[in-house]
Amino acid sequence: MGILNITPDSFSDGGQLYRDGLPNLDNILFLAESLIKEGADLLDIGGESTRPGAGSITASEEIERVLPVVSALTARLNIPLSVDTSCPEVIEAAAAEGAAMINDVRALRRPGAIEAAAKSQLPVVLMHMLGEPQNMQQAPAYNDIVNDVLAFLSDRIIACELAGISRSKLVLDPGFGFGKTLDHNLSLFRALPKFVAPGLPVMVGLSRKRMIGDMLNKPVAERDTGSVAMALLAAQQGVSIIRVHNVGGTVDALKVLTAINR
Ligand code: 8Y4
Repeated sequence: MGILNITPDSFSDGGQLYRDGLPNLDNILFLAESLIKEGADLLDIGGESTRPGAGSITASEEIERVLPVVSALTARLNIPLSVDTSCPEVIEAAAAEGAAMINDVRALRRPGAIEAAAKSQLPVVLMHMLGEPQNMQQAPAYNDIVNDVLAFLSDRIIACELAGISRSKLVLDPGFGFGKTLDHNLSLFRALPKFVAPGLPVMVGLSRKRMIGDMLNKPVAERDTGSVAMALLAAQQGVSIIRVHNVGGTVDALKVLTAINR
């Protein structure tokens, strides 16, 4: 999964995809095409910044950012689009524009989100986050990180089934970096087989995150090799979807793994 960040404050793309407070569709289309050429199977489009400390935006701001992009890309590209949102209005509008998947860092806990997702009939990524982006990195604490995250996800699976979303539509994500210390993240990474075992597809996002910066003592611009290493290790443990900035490098690493496993 290639990342297409359309937040105006995204530090990964330096604001290149934004002009005068609105997404620049030509630049976004160009970047999306380059991610496809590099081998992306899926693109994740997000309009709400979930960086630690980031504030939230209104539904109409998010719709204004995301919908024109979903609409332009579905019209011009042949790749499934995942929309990174927690907002029921965005879920509904994205489904109507042809989005292929909902990626929710709040696992459909916002009021109305689970009903909107059920109505859309789209597959959904359920991600674990402790707290909210504003406060999630303020001394996150768990009883038992692995069991707590597994229990949260199984509760969300049950809530989805009760709301009419079949298990076959669900993807699980432990939510690396979302209310977690480096130790928490490493414990979760080592436990990836436990997340894979129940049989639902597992997704991870590790690309350029602080846990890699902490391990390498490197700034965000120098984390791609570490990100590829973690992507490869995640794939080897059975993870199905890997959300990355550096699609080309990750695809090369995964091709090597595929050849070895053949
Ligand atoms: C540098 C680069 C520093 C990126 C921080 C970040 C995930 C996700 C994000 C994830 C799923 C991010 C939307 C955070 N991470 N969705 N979204 N799983 N499902 N931070 O891990 O990339 S955004």
